[in-house]
Amino acid sequence: MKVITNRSFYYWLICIIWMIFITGCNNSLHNISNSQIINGDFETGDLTGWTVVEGDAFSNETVVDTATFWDENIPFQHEGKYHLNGVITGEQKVGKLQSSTFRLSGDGTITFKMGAARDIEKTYVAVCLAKTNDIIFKQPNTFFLDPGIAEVSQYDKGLAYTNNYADYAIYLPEYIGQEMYLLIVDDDSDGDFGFINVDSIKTYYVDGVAIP
Ligand SMILES: [Ca+2]
Ligand SMILES: [Ca+2]
Repeated sequence: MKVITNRSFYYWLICIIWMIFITGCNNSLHNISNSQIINGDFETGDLTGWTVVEGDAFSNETVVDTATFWDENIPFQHEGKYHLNGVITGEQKVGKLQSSTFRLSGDGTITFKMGAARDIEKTYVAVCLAKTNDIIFKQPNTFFLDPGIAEVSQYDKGLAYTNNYADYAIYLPEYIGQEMYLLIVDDDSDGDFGFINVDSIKTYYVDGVAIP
């Protein structure tokens, strides 16, 4: 009788541990699927997963597979096939493009590529809290550097950043667990690189490694 009671005890103990394990796995899977924005690399070739919330600077036509710019064929240095090239609709156009909502997880790191966007007050990528729509972080293209001559060698040496992409990483560990979205902003209607290029947005990192 005593042996049966012990077996029963261990049977239920194993069941409880297994249920806790399964629940934990489900939670992990849920977090992973909600931690990356949809189409952050624009590889669908259009604005799938994105919403134009203001203006007419952004449309499906601004997602391009063009690899170089100007007659000098300077590489954009984008990732994959497609990227967001804000000049297509016209430099004078303004607008805001909102990503899908995600829950900041892992390290609290967000990375992306950005080009053009010369006016750091009017063109930038913003991080917003989903609950309040408050902007908690703004990243302008601080790498922008126009050497005044269109020579591929200047770009190859990292001495020029105009339409081509610079890499950005922002860290928001204090906001881990919160729902947020990104806003690509073009408030610049006066030209002179008054548009914004963006590609390869990654919003989920664990131990410094991007999780797909
Ligand atoms: Ca891409
Ligand atoms: Ca513009």
